[in-house]
Amino acid sequence: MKRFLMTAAATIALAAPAMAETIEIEMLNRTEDGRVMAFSQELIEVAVGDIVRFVPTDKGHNAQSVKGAVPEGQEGFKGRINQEVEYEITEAGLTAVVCQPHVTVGMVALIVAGGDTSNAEDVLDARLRGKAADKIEELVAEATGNS
Ligand SMILES: [Cu+2]
Repeated sequence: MKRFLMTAAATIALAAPAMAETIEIEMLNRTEDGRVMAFSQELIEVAVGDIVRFVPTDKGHNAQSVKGAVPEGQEGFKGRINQEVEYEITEAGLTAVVCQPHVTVGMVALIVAGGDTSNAEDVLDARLRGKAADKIEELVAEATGNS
């Protein structure tokens, strides 16, 4: 019996070659490293099939993708203020994420799916202003430097 169970477990593991993960990102008024109005992580590296879950740890935030700054074929997302939202990654590439109330103070994040940065130009061309544009530019540079 024990042996049968082990075989079953091994078979299940093989059937799911890349285990999809859920990555939790907190929406915060202040991060542990002292950033104000920010996502807990700003450069979020994931695999296709993963889910990024934005959690409203502090009040007054949301998370949403930026129009034109998602991979081709990928459906964007828009969370409500103070609500958890999940973003299912179906395509490789970059997604720019903002908190609508705090986009002007630079509350942004960049998701890199499958190590693919081929839509970097689209992300840089997306309509972001002020600090958000500067921050996204930095994150794109970091992402393209990593890949
Ligand atoms: Cu915010």
